[in-house]
Amino acid sequence: MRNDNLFPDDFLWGASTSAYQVEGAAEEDGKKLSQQDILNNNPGFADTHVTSDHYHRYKEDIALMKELGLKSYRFSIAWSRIFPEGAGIANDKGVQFYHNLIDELLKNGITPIPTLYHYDMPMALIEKYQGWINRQSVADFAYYAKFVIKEYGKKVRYWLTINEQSIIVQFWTKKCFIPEQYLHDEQIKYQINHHMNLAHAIACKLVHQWVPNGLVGAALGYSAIYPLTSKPEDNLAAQNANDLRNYYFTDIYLKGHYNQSALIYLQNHGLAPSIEAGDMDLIKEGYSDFLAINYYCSHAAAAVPKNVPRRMDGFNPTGVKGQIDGHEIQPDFYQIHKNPHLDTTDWDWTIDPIGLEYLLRDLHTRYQKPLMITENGFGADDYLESDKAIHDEYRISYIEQHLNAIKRAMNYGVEVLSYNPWSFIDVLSTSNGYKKRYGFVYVNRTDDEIKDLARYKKDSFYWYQNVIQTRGGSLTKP
Ligand code: BGP
Repeated sequence: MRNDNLFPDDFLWGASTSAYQVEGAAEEDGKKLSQQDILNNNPGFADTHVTSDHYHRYKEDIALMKELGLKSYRFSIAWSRIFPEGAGIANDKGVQFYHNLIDELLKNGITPIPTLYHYDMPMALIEKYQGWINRQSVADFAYYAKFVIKEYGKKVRYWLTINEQSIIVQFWTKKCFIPEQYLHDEQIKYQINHHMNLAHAIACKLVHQWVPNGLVGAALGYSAIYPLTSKPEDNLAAQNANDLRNYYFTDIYLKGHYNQSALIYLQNHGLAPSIEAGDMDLIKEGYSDFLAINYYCSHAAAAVPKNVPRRMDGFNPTGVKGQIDGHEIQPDFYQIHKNPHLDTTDWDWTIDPIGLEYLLRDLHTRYQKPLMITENGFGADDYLESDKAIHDEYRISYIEQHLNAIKRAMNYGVEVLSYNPWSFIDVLSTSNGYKKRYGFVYVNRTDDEIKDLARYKKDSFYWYQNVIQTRGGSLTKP
């Protein structure tokens, strides 16, 4: 066992954002709306039109990244900024924006890690054929991906394909614009996922074809899943949950086939995707070079009593601990429970650094591929003091514990390339607006008031800066 406390010299210390949550300018310079400009427009919260105004302030933001010491920045490219109609003629100003962003990053010694798709399908394609539900989406994604990969491929080595297919399946009606008539047809979400698997494979092939030394993988939302008790049936339920929630995705990306138990479960329940001839060959050809993980929390699973209806994962809309509105149930397979051994954030997300260590070890054993962390972070209603300080010691503690967990996994031989916590700067939350912040940099706005959007460094900014400078040497070990 290697006991070196320091992270490797070439470790990519980063941070993360996504286009529609940080850029603003939702309808500027030729960009047209994406489905998230509609879906993420929650009453009582900010909408996507301004968010953190990164579109106009990217230079100021990259100067802050440089000051923080970032070696990588994981962001996403907005499909509807490049192709406002989803396909057809590219929007020059949108194309130029990402050139400017990438050039500015490179100038400052920061490795760009773009994601091709972060929930934001162009509305034009929803209007045309209902988006990902329709197989035509795969061809249009391929057209977009080819353009983007060829356009920026000389400057960008690491590519992420699709953000969080697992979360898209789990919260399909929030992450995809689903027409009324399909809202109760749960097979659709597995069909959408199948189309995304094809899109992912095509993007992997394009990176291998067009990017010299290019490396590509998906960014998967991933929770470690434990058995709630040591009862054998709960252990089996945890295995079922891992198969359906985790390996159903990772087996596709890294082995080129659907996880068998999960697929049989879906077939038995009338939920399996329809798969056309040639699809599985394409999926095999589009192999991933690494797997990127978005990790926030773990789950506990137990056996499910008979005749309990299916339901999706719970959600806490208020930020008052304990107000989560239930947990996922898969009839005859498993149900998720609150883990009595773990504390949670105010939004009822468990805090479990060991879960990250556990899943890194598990994924390494199963697939032996390099791993990357593309999200991990602590959402909180941060407070701006009168002297403009933000004392976010809870975030420091969370990230410190997770970095220690990553290092322990690395000491057991797991290859982790990069750590990109969510988020570099405060962004619009997918569900809780600006009431739930994650950034190292505070943005002076609220949901109701845009204010001056000034940037203030939180305590976690200075703390992370020191961690990066010392290659992890300054981390307090448990
Ligand atoms: C992930 C998404 C991000 C981000 C994060 C935090 O699932 O990829 O886009 O928002 O979760 O979630 P939330 O904003 O709901 O707190």
